[in-house]
This record gives sequence, structure tokens and C-alpha cells, in this order.
Amino acid sequence: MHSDRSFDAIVIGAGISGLYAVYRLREMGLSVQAFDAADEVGGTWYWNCYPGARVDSESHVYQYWFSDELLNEWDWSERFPAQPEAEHYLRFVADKFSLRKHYKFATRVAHADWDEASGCWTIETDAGERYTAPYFVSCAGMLSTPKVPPFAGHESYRGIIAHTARWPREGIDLKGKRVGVVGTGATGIQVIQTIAAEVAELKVFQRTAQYAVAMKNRRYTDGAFAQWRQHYPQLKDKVQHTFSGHAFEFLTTPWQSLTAEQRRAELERLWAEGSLAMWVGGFQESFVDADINEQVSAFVREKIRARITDPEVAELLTPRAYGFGTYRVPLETTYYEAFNRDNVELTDVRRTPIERFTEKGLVVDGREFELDVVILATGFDAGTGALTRMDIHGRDGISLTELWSRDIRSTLGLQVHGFPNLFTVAGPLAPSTAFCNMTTCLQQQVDWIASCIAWLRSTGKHRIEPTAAKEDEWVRHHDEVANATLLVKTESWYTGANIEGKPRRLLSYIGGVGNYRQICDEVQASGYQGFAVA
Ligand code: NA7
Repeated sequence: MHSDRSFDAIVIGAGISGLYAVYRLREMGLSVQAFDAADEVGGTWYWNCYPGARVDSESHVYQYWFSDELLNEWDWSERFPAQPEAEHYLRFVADKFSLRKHYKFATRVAHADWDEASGCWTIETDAGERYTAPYFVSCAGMLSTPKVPPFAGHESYRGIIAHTARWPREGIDLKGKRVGVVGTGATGIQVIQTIAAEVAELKVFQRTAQYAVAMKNRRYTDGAFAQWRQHYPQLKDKVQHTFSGHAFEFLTTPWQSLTAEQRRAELERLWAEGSLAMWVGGFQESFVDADINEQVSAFVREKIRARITDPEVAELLTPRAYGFGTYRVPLETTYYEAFNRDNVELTDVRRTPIERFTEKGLVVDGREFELDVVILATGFDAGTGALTRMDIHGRDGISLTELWSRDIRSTLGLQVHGFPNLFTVAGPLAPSTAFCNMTTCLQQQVDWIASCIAWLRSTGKHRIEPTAAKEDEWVRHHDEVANATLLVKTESWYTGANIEGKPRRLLSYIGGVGNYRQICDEVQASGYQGFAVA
């Protein structure tokens, strides 16, 4: 029995994983209360409604697989769908499965406390309301807490400042405006290529150049998407076993066994795919061997340079500080051509950082750029940001925020020692933080959690938590795999380097989605060995 504010499970988030978690737990017969800070479902696709936002996964694998009816009813209109369509998909799912009624929207979790005596979590919202449940499932997102650099004088600026992940729902009219974009990661690239032709002036402030791969998007007209339907059974199975949760795998022919011409031919073939296959479907050795990585990097640099007319601009846009694929590879369509336009200017803010905002714009190297709008595409406090802002206290009052400010640890990215019955979808140290087609990994993690809760309930148990030894084992394994790669050498959000003072560790497990699934399944098959169950 439960009173009005007492439930079997509390779920945070109304994005891909949150909606699915609510669905799964409800179908198991649990009473579920869910929350989202937004006033609608959509998660990432709700918040990131900036111009040009687009899915970088191919739509035929960017799907929920749990309902044949849903699979039969939904057709994507493009190979790489734009944000409005991704958001529409999630609304469609929420309506179809009547998920909205479980949510309180426009509500943030202010505190969450575990009570050992009752074996329950108490969640307090920002409105001061309290809810209790034995199971607390966070689907709050791994890229949901925007990073806003503390630029001096920003309060004196009279124009509009907007972070891409907090883009106003009503939009911003950029036509004919003088616009600045700070940041050239995957997001900045999408914004820049989209608005370049529409604005009067575009000033791009770049600190680090990217290895962006040319996306080959296409529209599915006249029901062409439906061709994928006959492949769904194979796709559904395949994505669960590949390295990255996409429908392609790394090449099986070793780099060393090929001649220079054969390597080039393979790289050209991958390039022609126009997808993330160039990154996580290419030569696996380029993640671990600096020499091979440099050769692949040189290939991509050559492709980039060929598209830019001004040699100085080309040099600035050519990445050199790190190797291809050691940081999220963005896809682009007309990004490099944007810099051939007369109204677009690139400024290097690595050599001379942004000094400050003024009333009219911002200052770099003593020059004032007058701007009507400044777009911050400056990224996120990834992996941990959403969880550390919820003020979560586990057994003996231990604070997750405090724990992760010293050392970012978890078991399989799914649970944390000291926090019974807390489940973290897309938590740090799982592949879902970066190396995964998100729909694949999020469904796998939600399925694991749902099975775990079902098992507890069917065996008359009430709580589960990884032991310290189990957590050590996972962190050790995670580090061993990570440290064998070149990724740990690159400064980016992947390693926490983009947030001052954040402990360094590769946030995402890089042992492969298929391997990870197997490890997770083995834990369940073993009756949760290494977990304290009571
Ligand atoms: P990213 O990839 O973290 O990119 C943020 C960008 O903002 C990057 O170019 C940063 O340069 C730049 N940045 C951050 N702070 C500053 C300051 N203070 N001055 C100048 N430039 C700055 O975030 P995205 O949103 O593009 O992408 C995140 C993920 O979302 C992406 O990987 C996809 O998975 C979807 P830096 O590289 O730090 O030199």
C-alpha cells in the first residue's frame, strides 16, 4: 500500500531512457512517479532546440525496439533526423504508451536521501514536495548540464546570450544580425553551418579545431524508410553486440596487413559512407597506436583542407593538438564552406582567450567584436553533472557530489557503492557516456535495471548495492581498458578536462557495447555476485 506520495519507483528524466524506464517499470506493475525539469518530454531533444541540431546516429538504429507496433507505425524522414523530428518521436512514444501521466514536469530534484531504516529514498523537489520510493532511477542524462564559462563582464552585455542547450523554445531571430559563436564542438559545428547564410555577420571563436567528418544525409521520400522494416530483427540483434551500438563493426583486416594503397582505399570507402562508421567502424588500431592514428588523422586533415579557400583559415581549422577519434567526432555538411563566405570570420581564442564581455559584444586580443547575439556552444559538465546537482545522500549520509568531487567511481555505470537502490542510466564508466548509439545503450541499461528490480521483488529482497570490492574491480578494469588507448591523452569532456577541478578519468567505458552487455548479463546470471543484497 502506498500513500499519495509514496511509490515503488521514482524516475528522473523524460528523455529516451526516462520514458523507457517509466514504461518498463509500470508494465512490471510498479507505481512510478517521474520528474523532469522541462515542461514536456524530449530530454536532450527538448533542450537542444538550437538551429541545426541533428542526430548523428543513423535513424534506422535510433529506435526503441521494445514494441513492434511502434516500429511499424514510425517512419523517419531522413538518414540523420533533425531535432524537431527526434523530439516529435519522443512525444509520439509518450502519447502512444500514455507515459505523460506519470510525470511531474517543470520540477527539479533538490535533494535525495536514502533512509536505511525504511529502505526508501526520499526525494524533495524544488517546490518543497517530498516523495518516497525504494527504487530511485536516474535517467537525467549524461550531457544535460550546460557548461557556461565565467566570462568577465557578461552581465554588462546588452545583447542576447544563449547557451545551445538552453535555447529558447520560441527561438531567436538571427536574420540579418551580428552573431558570435563560442565553441566549435559537435554543437557549434551544427549551429555555424546552419546560420552562416542567414546572419549579417558571423564571428566564430575557436579554441580547438575538430576532425569533422562529412555527413551524407538523405531524405527518405515516398515511404523509402519502410525498406528498413524487413531488417529490424537483424538490426535489433546486431546493435546489441557491436563495439558502439551502431549496425557496423570495426574493420577486421589489420592495418599492418594492408599496403598504403589498400589503406587509402579503405579510408576513402569509410569517408564515402558519410557517417560515424569513419570513427567507430574503421581501423580499431587507430585508438591505440599513435602512428596509425596519425596516418588516419592526416587523411582527415587533407579532406578538411581541400574545402577551405583561405590558407590561413584552413590552417586554423586543421586539428593538430590531438588525434582523430580521441574525442567525439562530429558530422557536418557545409561547416567548412561556411568559412569561405565573406560574412564569416574565424578567430583563434586558444592563442588569445576571450578577455571579457562589454556592453556591445566581446573582446579578444584588445579588439572589440560588436555582436547582437552571442551563442555559447561551450558544452556540458558531462557524465556526472546532472547527478552531482541533485544533492544525493546515500548510506550514512554519504554525499555523491562530495564523493565524485574527489574520484569518479561507479559499478558498471549503473550503481555506486554506498547508494543502495540508486540506479544511474548513462552514469559514468559505462559505454553510454560517449561511445554508443544512445538508444542502444540506454535501452540495455534500463532493461538491466528493470530485471534487477524484478529479481529483487521475486526473491523477497529489498535492496541492492555493489560492494566496495566489486566497485574497485570495475574501476580497475575500466581504467585498464581506457589507459591502453590514446583517448586519455586528449583534453576534452571525455576525460572531464573541460570542467575546472573535475577529477580526471575517461567518463565512458571503452571496452565495447557488446562486451559491456555480456558483463552486465553475467552479473545477473550469477545472482548479482559482488553486490550486497538484503
Ligand atoms: P564540446 O564538445 O565540449 O565543445 C565545447 C566547445 O566549446 C569546444 O570547442 C570548447 O573548446 C569550447 N569552449 C569551452 N569553453 C570555452 C571558453 N571558455 N572559451 C572558448 N571556447 C570554449 O560540447 P558540444 O556541445 O559541442 O558537444 C557535446 C556533445 O553533445 C557531443 O560530443 C555530442 O555527443 C553531443 P575546447 O575544445 O575546450 O578547447
